[in-house]
Amino acid sequence: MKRILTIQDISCFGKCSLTVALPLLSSMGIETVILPTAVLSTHTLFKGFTCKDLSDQLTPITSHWKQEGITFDAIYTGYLGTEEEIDTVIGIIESFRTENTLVIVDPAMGDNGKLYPAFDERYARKNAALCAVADIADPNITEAAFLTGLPYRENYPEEYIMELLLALAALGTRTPVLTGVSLSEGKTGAMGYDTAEKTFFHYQNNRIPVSWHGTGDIFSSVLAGSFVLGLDRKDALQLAADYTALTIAETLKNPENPWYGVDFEATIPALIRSLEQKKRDL
Ligand code: PXL
Repeated sequence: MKRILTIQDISCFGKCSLTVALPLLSSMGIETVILPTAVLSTHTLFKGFTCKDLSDQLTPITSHWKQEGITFDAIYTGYLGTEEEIDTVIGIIESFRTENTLVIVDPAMGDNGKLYPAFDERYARKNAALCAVADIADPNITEAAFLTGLPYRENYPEEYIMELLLALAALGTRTPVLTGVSLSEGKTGAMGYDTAEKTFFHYQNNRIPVSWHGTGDIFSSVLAGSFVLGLDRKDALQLAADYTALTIAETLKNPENPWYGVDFEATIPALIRSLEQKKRDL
């Protein structure tokens, strides 16, 4: 069985970061080891959230793993807390990485042209150093703009997306993947760039005109799991994008309308079925 380490916060209530990554990766049949960077009462879009930083635990925990000889097929990072924490996480990646380890970075820090409340531009620049060591980094357009210093645009031609991808590649990311990319009216999806082959690739599905918190974490978790399981990049993008779209559609049916996160729990059986189909086609 493949084993992945995922490093991100636990927002106890709110369906994001570890409370999404752990169930999704486990249900994809991947042994999932967690390294919680902080414990929050809710995610930071709630007012008055509490936060206990766990940065001082990261080195003791990972040192113990080293002593035990624990290794990982992949390391996947999500929302992190501070610039110092990013430095610690880069150190952990360097210490556990072998030539076969896949490093996936979701530089979760903003959306809709703005950084999340907890972050500033210095933090964004530090996140660029983390993306530099990634095999795959999957920012949205807002995050990519902050990472690269290019302007954020809501309406754009395909060339703008390519420019962002090339700028992400210039940071050092081997395969940058931009999420929330609309290449034609009524469509949305992701576009990536393979620096080894110097080729762009993309996947688009029908756009559901709503924006829901936590969807980035869902996309990244399924993308990370797909790559770890050895799906090719076309299948990985398709599985992650279709699962995210299906989950948004499912959430729209919920009369309780959970604004804080999507109903991914309801669509896990469909994810497993699609994954099994893709594995059969391998
Ligand atoms: O979904 C990203 C995320 C993860 N963790 C925390 C957050 C957010 C987004 O706001 O606040 C704590």
